[in-house]
Parts: sequence; C-alpha cells; structure tokens
Amino acid sequence: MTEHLIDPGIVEAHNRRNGDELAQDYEALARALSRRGLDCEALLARVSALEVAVPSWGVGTGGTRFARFPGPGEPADIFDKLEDCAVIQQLGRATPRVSLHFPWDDTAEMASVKARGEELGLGFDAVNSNTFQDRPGQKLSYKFGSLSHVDAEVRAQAIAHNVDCISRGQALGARALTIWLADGSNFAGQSHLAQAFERYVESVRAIEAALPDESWRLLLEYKNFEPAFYATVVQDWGSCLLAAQAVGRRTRCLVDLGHHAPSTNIELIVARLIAAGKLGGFHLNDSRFGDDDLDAGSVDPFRLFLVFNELVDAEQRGAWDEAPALMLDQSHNVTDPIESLMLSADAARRAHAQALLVDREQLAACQARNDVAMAAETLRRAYRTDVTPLLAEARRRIGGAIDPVGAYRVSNYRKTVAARRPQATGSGGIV
Ligand code: LRH
Ligand code: MN
Ligand code: MN
Repeated sequence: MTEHLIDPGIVEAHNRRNGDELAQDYEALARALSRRGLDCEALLARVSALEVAVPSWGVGTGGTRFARFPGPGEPADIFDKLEDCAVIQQLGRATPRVSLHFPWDDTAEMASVKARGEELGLGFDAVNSNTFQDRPGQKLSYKFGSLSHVDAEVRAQAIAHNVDCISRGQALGARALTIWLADGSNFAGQSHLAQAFERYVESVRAIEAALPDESWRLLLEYKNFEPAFYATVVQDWGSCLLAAQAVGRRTRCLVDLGHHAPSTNIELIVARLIAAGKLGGFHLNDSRFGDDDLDAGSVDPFRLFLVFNELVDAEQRGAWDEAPALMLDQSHNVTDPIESLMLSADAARRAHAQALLVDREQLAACQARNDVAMAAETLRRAYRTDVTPLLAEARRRIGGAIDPVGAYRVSNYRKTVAARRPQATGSGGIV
C-alpha cells in the first residue's frame, strides 16, 4: 500500500469539483480526434505510459552563482526529497522514479532510501556522479579536472567515485549511471585538447567495465560551456558520440536540452544519435540563453514537440533497440519546485501526445512530392491540438489530480512541511 502524503480525500474532492467540465472537454476532444480518424482512448493509453524521472536535486530551490533564495519547507535531506517527489507523483502520475546524485544524496544507507521509496510508491532512475566539486576531506582536488585530469591518481579517484555510484545504484535498483563532466580549460594552451579527450575516454572505459550486467547503461552528458569557458572536454554531441562509440555498447549519449547554443537544432541531433544507435536519454528543461534550466516547455514548447516528434517517428519506424530514458533536469529558483516539476512532466506528456497526433502518412506523402507548405502544416496541425483534457483524464483515471497545481495548493502541503522542516539559509548555489 502506497503511503499518500496528501489526503486522497482532498484529491477526490478536487476532482469532483472539476469532473463535469473535464468530461465535457474530453468528449469534445474525442469527437474532434475521431473526425481525424484518431482514437482518443488509444491515445490516452499511450500518453499514460510515458514516464519521466525526477531529479532529487530538483525538489530543492536552485540558485545561480550569485545567490539562492530558498523557499519555506525546503527538503533538508534525501528522505524529505523523496517525500516531495512522492507528492509530485501522487498528483501528476507521470513521475514514478527519482534520480539520485552523489555525494549530495549519500548521507543515508541506500537500503533505507530504497525502502522509503517503496513505501512512497517510488522507484529509482539513473544515478548521477559528481566530480565537479570537491567534497570535504577528499584526497585529491578536481580543480583541474577529474576523469580527464593529467594526473592518473586523480583520474583513478574519479573513476572510483563513479564505480561507487554504480554500487549505490545497484542497491537502489537503478539501471544506469549518468556522467556529466565539467572538465575543460579556461585558457588556450591550458590543456592539450586531444590528449584530454583520450584520457576521458580511457576513464569512461574503466567505468563501463564496472557496470554490473548487460542491462545497465552508462549515459554521457555533453555541454557546450560552463564551468570551463575556453574549451570543454565533452562539449557537444559529436564528442559525446565519439566517446560512446569508442567505449562500448552500453555507453550512450544523453541530450540535456539546455546544453546547446541558443539556435542549435536539437531535434536534428536527436535524429542523428538515433541513427547511430547511441541515443540513451534526455534531461528535459528549457532555456533562452544557455544552461538556464528553466521549466520544460516554458520557453519554446514547439521545440519540445519537435524533439518528441523525432522520438515518435523513430519508435514507429522501429529505429532503436530501446527507448531513451526521460528525466527532468531543471533549477527552480523562483517557483515552488513541486509545482514546476508537475507542470514540466505535464509539458513532456503534452509534447508526446502532440507528436502522436502527427499524421505520418500525410507527412511522408508531402515530403515525397516536395509539398513544403503542407508538410510543415501537417506538423503544426498536430502541435496546435489542445490535448489538455486528455492529459487531465489520464491522471484522473489512476487517482491523480485533474489539475495537479490546483490540488497541491488546496492541500497546503508546503505549509505543513514548512512547520517541521528547518528553514534553509540563502547561502550556496544548487542543492
Ligand atoms: C550542470 C548540470 C548537468 C547535470 C546536473 C547535475 O549543467 O545541470 O546538467 O545533469 O548539473
Ligand atoms: Mn543535465
Ligand atoms: Mn545542466
């Protein structure tokens, strides 16, 4: 029996209040879709199956390198974080797994973390290593790099940390390790560009060799800049793909949407990685300038749709051996993280639903006869469809809230936890 942190009676009352309106809207959508030859119920089943993991660090208030303004009732440890993640799942029903980050989350025994997750109805997604910060008492510093460091001893320390993350992941029932590498240089000449990459690949090979079995995945993130401002070791999908291909079958690329220059065509990168058989996963978020980590779909929902359009197309063509893992990776600096994460999971499902609505036969026919206007309009027609009732009905049917943020506000959850969790101070950056 899952322990619900929000009284199910509150959710039921909220759904009763909004139920009639939803029923009418859902029926109208079903009628409109059926005129287009689409079965709303079949679509609902597909949409309900889409799951997005939540990062443990996402439920804390984020920050910039200038300041952090923590809200009331911030989670103080991994158990508090799990509770907030459970609320997101209870109301939104799209986020059944949590992704942990070490050492941020290694303050407790993994067995008790797993047990608490089970009580709350949560599983565990990819674990994340951290060699971009030095932890207190750490023998060697990562100031000049970690997996690509010039000193073999530092590399060995960073490899050992990643291997430790894998065993923590095993204890949690996770099946993937994600590595985001901050290594790079701030000055031309500071680092040998080719050799740094070779050292990185060699280190990742050692980590892949430590994966427990064939089902495990090693997901490599790339990022165009920051914290290194002259050159980053794994700066783009090209370097990431080279690394994944050099390392082995279980190593794949992870596309964090925020890790690209503003005008980059991300859906094209997605198509290329699928073609190479190396698309392992996503960190969903949105951005206007750089790695802004804004809520998924909040700046450019059309781009999110185009990314999902590639995924649905690849799935329908049977173009991959397994679907990429989806996770949110955002920094909530000015919103309640629980609200942002619920809205972002909804944005992912919305983009997925819209992508499922694309008339692919018509699109292929337009492409074949170079009917550019109608090809573009075929995509836009799917994108313009308001699937809000479908997303709400999918939640309602399995006990979630028709309007997750509305129900959350009525529940007073934040106020309740603020009364027992210590108020966090504003110092420090991310969780
Ligand atoms: C840094 C970053 C990256 C990781 C996360 C832990 O850019 O946001 O995306 O996934 O830190
Ligand atoms: Mn990321
Ligand atoms: Mn990032």
